[in-house]
Amino acid sequence: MQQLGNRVVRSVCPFDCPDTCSLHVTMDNDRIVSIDGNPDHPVTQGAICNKVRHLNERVYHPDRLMYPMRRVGPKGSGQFERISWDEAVDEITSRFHRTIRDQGAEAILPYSFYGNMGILNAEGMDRRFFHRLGASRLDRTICNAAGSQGFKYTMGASAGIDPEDTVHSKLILIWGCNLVSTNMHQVMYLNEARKRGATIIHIDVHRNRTSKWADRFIAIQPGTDVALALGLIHVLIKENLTDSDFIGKYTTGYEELIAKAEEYPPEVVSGITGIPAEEIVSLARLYGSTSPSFIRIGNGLQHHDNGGMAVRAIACLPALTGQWGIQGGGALKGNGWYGSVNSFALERPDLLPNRDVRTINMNRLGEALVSARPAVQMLFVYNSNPAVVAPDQNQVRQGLMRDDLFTVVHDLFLTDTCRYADLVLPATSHFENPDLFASYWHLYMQLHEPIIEPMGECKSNFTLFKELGLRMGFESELFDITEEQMIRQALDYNNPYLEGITYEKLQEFGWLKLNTARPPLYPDRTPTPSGKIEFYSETMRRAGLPPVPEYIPLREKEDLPFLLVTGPNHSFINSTFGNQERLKKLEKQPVLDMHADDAAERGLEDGNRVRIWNDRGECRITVKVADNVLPGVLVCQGLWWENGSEGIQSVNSLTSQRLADMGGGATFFSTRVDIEKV
Ligand SMILES: Nc1nc2c(c(=O)[nH]1)N[C@H]1C(S)=C(S)[C@@H](COP(=O)(O)OP(=O)(O)OC[C@H]3O[C@@H](n4cnc5c(=O)[nH]c(N)nc54)[C@H](O)[C@@H]3O)O[C@H]1N2
Ligand SMILES: Nc1nc2c(c(=O)[nH]1)N[C@H]1C(S)=C(S)[C@@H](COP(=O)(O)OP(=O)(O)OC[C@H]3O[C@@H](n4cnc5c(=O)[nH]c(N)nc54)[C@H](O)[C@@H]3O)O[C@H]1N2
Ligand code: SF4
Ligand SMILES: [Mo]
Repeated sequence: MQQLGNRVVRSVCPFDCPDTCSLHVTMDNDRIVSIDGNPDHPVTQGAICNKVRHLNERVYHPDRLMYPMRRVGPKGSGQFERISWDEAVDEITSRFHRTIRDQGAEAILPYSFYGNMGILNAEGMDRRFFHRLGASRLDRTICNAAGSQGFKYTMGASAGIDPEDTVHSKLILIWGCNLVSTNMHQVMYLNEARKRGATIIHIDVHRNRTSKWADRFIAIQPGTDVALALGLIHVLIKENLTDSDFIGKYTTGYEELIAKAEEYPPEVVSGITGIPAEEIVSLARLYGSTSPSFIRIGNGLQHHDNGGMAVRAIACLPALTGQWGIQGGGALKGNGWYGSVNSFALERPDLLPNRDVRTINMNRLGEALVSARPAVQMLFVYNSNPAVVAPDQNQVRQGLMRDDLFTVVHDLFLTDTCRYADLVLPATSHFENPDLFASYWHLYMQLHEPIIEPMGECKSNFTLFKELGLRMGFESELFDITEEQMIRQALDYNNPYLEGITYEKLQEFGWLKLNTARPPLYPDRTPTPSGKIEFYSETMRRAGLPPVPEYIPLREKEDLPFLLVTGPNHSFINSTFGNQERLKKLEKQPVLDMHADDAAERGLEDGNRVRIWNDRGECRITVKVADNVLPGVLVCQGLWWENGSEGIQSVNSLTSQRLADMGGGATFFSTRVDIEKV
């Protein structure tokens, strides 16, 4: 790989993707010339996705923000003038002081997610700063909140099996997950499992890249997975395919589950899910008679009103057939729990001057900006692009347009959100600063050391919030620290999985596997309140939720005929990369997949431009008549940037701020719309 005069250095992929790859970056002097997967990393195995293979185009993109800017035109117009960092920091800190004096610190709202997954830059100095400031807290629920909570109710933690073990699985259910696009190294492990004889089944509302790669595809009506899980449980119990020793020893609430599953015979479940009854029975038989079996639970199926319960119900299945503790058996929704670092030391919630400060759910940003009291007067956005990714776009943008709202956005590019900012600040790419990376899927920690100097006047989130803290006169022992010091604080934690992971060793090796030498978590150390896998959950009952899995239909009003599912696409990561020509070309344009019967009924043909709408908004898009969705279902992939000339609007102008059943999660995919030709 090394070319003459070039050298190869190590990096980590910072994006919100489960794979958290180790990268080999080829440098020509100080310039990045190409990016490959690190062949030595046990999970990356030399392979990375096409998006990141061209990351140098993003780093050196002519549109990258290079200096701070102040708004000169109306909000939304994108007219800015260059200012110095001194001016920017002065303006921000004097606004902080004034807002705190006049309205109280609660009138300040940070808004961030994981545009950069580095621990220091996503949940380090930034969080510490806003706690010290006393700002409103943000509940970061936009991604996996409902599903994580649902998994936790059954299993006790956001922790599944080690994905490296899945090569041993014999039956794999990919449930509401578009692996081929969103978790390519899981595909690599499952290809190996398939070589060893495994069968792979994909359960989804959309016949996509993952369905084509799987051995069998099961099309399900959106938001009905709880019913399918209960139908499978029904058959497993009726046909004696359960592991009674395991159930007796490691679970609680089996009697209650039997009673509930009684209500879900295959014919009833078929009516709800659209899956033929024979297919439900045959899937249950296969699952009940194959071991080890593995369920990869995706994020898609939990972006629904009942998404938490969906994950909770599916998570009951492996216990019924005694899969936990067998290598390659069990399930995986997310593995973030294993690599937990000392977030208290990093974020210092104890610094909050007012412990009762309000918490705002990020899925309700629109409502918070338009009608929260006390009003939000200052919004500070980083690591996120809410004008595209947050639900109920029209209300979000209405809030961002408020003249009395002062908005600061820190990003690498002039995103749609930046267009509404009063101040825009230039962010470094992760290549330009140190950080610590954990994955929410594999079990390796990685240290990142900068490979290029910060470009232009860009600053990392760490540096920005450190400098703002110092300019605010905050304690120097808390803010005048280096990245290395903060990484050491993160690792100094009594999490037994971090045993043996030190700064020095990470520096030497680049990555280290979490300490998995200890006995597996499940089934002997299941961290639920009862210490057992909970088919019945007292915690849920106390939270006002059905304590045993139960199918509750979507809550979206049924007056419009179609359910619209707007998931991510193959070539972007959420809205990241939506401004990059190479990747945009691969995706061509936003399209709406529609069943041929639905199209015929409405006189629509492939390639027609249509308007899709509901009472929250509308957007214009091109129809693709396809056999990849069930009648009544529409699918559009990708979070596209606004494009004035083509009239492309964010699909999130159609989605709702309604929260899911658990965890305050988002309900992006429980959206009803109507459609007409334009
Ligand atoms: N290429 C690429 N990779 C990414 C991302 C990206 O934008 N692009 N985003 C990253 C992030 S932040 C995340 S959270 C993950 C998400 O990655 P995944 O976990 O794969 O989640 P999604 O792609 O949102 O949805 C997965 C599948 O769920 C299906 N689905 C929707 N509703 C239902 C339902 O009711 N039941 C069932 N069974 N299926 C349903 C969708 O059709 C979709 O195929 O990917 C990460 N990786
Ligand atoms: N309709 C619909 N909406 C969705 C989803 C969906 O499937 N359908 N998916 C949802 C999910 S799962 C998620 S996770 C969210 C994701 O929502 P976001 O987290 O907002 O994700 P991105 O759109 O990738 O925006 C990240 C931004 O951070 C910037 N950034 C990157 N690195 C840095 C840095 O170091 N510093 C700073 N200051 N900025 C940086 C990037 O340039 C980019 O503009 O979207 C959600 N929205
Ligand atoms: S986006 Fe995901 S698959 Fe692509 S390089 Fe980054 S971590 Fe790996
Ligand atoms: Mo996500």
